Amino acid sequence: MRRRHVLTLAAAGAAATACSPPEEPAQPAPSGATGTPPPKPGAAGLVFPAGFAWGASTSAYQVEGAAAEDGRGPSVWDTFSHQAGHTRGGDTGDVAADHYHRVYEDLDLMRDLGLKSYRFSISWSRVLPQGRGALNAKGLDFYHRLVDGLLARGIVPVATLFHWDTPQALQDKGGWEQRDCAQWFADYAQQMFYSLGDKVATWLTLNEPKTVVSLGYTTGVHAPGRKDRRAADVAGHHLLLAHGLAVRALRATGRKGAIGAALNLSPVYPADGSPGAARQAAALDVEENRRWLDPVLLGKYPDGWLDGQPANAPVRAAVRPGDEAVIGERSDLLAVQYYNPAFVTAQGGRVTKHPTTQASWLEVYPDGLFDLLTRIKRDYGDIPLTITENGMPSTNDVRDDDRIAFLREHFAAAHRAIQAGVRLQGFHVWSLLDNFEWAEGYSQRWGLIRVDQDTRDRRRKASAEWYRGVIARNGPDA
Ligand code: GCO
Repeated sequence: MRRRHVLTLAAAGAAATACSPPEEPAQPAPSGATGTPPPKPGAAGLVFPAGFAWGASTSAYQVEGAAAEDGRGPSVWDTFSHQAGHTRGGDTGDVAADHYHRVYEDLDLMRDLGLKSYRFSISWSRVLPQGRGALNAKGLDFYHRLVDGLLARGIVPVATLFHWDTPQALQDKGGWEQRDCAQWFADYAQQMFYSLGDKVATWLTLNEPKTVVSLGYTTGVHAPGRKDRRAADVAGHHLLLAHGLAVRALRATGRKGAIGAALNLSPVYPADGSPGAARQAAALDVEENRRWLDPVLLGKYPDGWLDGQPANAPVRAAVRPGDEAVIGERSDLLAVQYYNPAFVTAQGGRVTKHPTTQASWLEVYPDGLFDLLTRIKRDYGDIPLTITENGMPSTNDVRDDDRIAFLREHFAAAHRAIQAGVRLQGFHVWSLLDNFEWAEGYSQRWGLIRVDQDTRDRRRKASAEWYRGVIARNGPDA
């Protein structure tokens, strides 16, 4: 099963009984990862700017588990993963990495890695079981424990508000196909700004709306499992509208936090030197990148994108006067997620030119990250950037030298981009922990830290040990 397709091609084609952990005792002042002094910065390698935010990422449904505990309501992913045939082996996120119960253990692992930043997501239906209305205090407490634990360890929390887990109660009212969903999201976002905004300084609105549109609504391999391209485009617009309304909601609170979207972007290249391939690449670039970047950063869909839709396409009516200005409400940062490039032929087909990984869609091309970051600066200006996802699955268990090589190359590409003037402020590896990889279930291991699938015991992989050194030196070895 291919989890992630380039959009155009895709279109063609039990309640646990454990209690919440108690409050954590006071932490000692954050210290070096190992107790041994870190090597001199840049001893024999690349040096990143002082204060560079070395981090790791996770998302709620993929790691938390405790799916029916402490009043959490179901999300579309609970529903979807429990339906036959949707995930490999029928896997679900019921227990996932059991992060909900092991949060302090995981916080200590983060501290031992020396992480400067941790990007996680809030489960909307854990804090608002019905998606709207009164907050579920027990659910919210979990995020207080997490955020307090991060701050006590000197790790900056970066909170994502939506990582694909739409509350089922809102899905039952039409979910993202319904314009109201954008406002429901903004209301939830504002509740989080008021609840956690004195501790969380960086907020990400949406994670990868493009993937929701392509896999959740076009091919149906992700929740909510819709296969309707027209509905997908409408949902895509409402997601972007939700982003803009949430940015406004933060401003309305008067809180200082920085906010932006997390977009997965793919540099698109013609597969050969033909004019046809160049034309196809420009067209695919609109779908892959500009359709998301332009409204968020320029307040306008790309020229011709909306007009180019069929006359009776519902998305034409969905985009109302003023929406683009809302979507383009000034962001403070852009979170970039980079996995793969796209090489496209004159016929519009896609070819693979570089090695792939266990995830067959992940074509390994670190130069693509350099091209992407410098292009954002060139076309969209100097907005601060942080990478919130990059990584690979490895079948090598804890001896994951392939992941080390992958990350080293991508860190080097990021470093080159910084030297070329890109305002890149952080790099969060996907992922901190082995976790629930959506339709692939637990068959792919993306973590720096191994999670035993039976006991959920944690064990640092070679990549984690290596990353600890990278962070201590503020850059990878050469
Ligand atoms: C995504 C998601 C993550 C994935 C990761 C690996 O980018 O699809 O944000 O949840 O698990 O990308 O596929």
